[in-house]
Amino acid sequence: TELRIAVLGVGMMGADHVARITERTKGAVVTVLNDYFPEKAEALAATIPGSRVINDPLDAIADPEVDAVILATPGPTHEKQLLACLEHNKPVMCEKPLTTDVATSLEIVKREAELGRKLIQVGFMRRFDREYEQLKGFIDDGVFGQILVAHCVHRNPAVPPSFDSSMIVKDSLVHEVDVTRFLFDEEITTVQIIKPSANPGAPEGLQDPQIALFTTESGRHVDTEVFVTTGVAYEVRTEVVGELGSAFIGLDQGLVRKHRNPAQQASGDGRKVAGIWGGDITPSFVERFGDAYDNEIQRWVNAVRRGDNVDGPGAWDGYAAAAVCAAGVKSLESGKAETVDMVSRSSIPGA
Ligand code: ISE
Repeated sequence: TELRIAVLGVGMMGADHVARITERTKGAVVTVLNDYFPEKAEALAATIPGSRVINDPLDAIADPEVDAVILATPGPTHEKQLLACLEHNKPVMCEKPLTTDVATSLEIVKREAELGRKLIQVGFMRRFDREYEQLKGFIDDGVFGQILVAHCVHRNPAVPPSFDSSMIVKDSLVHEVDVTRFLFDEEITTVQIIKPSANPGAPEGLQDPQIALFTTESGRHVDTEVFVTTGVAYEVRTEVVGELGSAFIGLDQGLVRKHRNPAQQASGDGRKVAGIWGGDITPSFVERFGDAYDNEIQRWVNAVRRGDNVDGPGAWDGYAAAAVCAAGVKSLESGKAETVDMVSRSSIPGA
């Protein structure tokens, strides 16, 4: 039978997941929709046959016609909603962050571990991107030998006005935190944020761009330029460098076109004007990681239907990311390398 899903939060990500499940995901249907603004949920439900709106998120989780939950609600509401999923034994795909601070994230890890059964997956979608998957495969196969450093670029054309400097760490850089942990299978031990001159086009007071430096348990270094007000488009690149070679993902090498420069017409002499060569850059994460999200949700649905519930990053990964980001936020203030303060995984049986 088809997996009946409640989607909580129908903003950009939630609505995208509803469309994905309805149009592309096999073996799942959206039965319940919820949003802080009921009219938003109602408007969407009107377009999804078989779905209905439940206004209280906790009631939506508990509903008997809901087998599994997607949380695309704002971060501060996650803790309560995750606890409700654990209480009702409902598998949940939680968009990042797991919760908004380290202590509550650890609490969630412990509560799930006590159940003795994994229910929580965290939406770090880059792990489902084909290029990142391939990169991980080559690294694990030893093609580049021992990996020494990685260089990342994470650019957004713009962010909502509510974004402050610490959100650049907790909301954006968090993906490089997860990518580092995913690619190298080890924890990040220190974080330093370096602050270049701010983009004159960025809102007053926003420290953008930022350069982040991670060191890992084994001594690898990962640097990231995170720049969220470029005004250009959505760019995510990662390069890893090892003893035997290097690899690069995120070159945006889709269709490349060559065509006449409009100025050519005007000049009257085509020989003196350069032609145009190039392609498009995805406007946002929805397009850039569209295939990754499809893959992520399909694999999650399959896992839940098999009874495995999770196929990808879990609560521990959400907690580890929160701990690294907390060190990052501290470094944003101090300017120094800050140590990541986290418990060892083995101290929580079942985590
Ligand atoms: C957003 O929340 C995301 O998760 C995107 O992947 C990231 O690029 C963006 O900076 C965040 O705000």
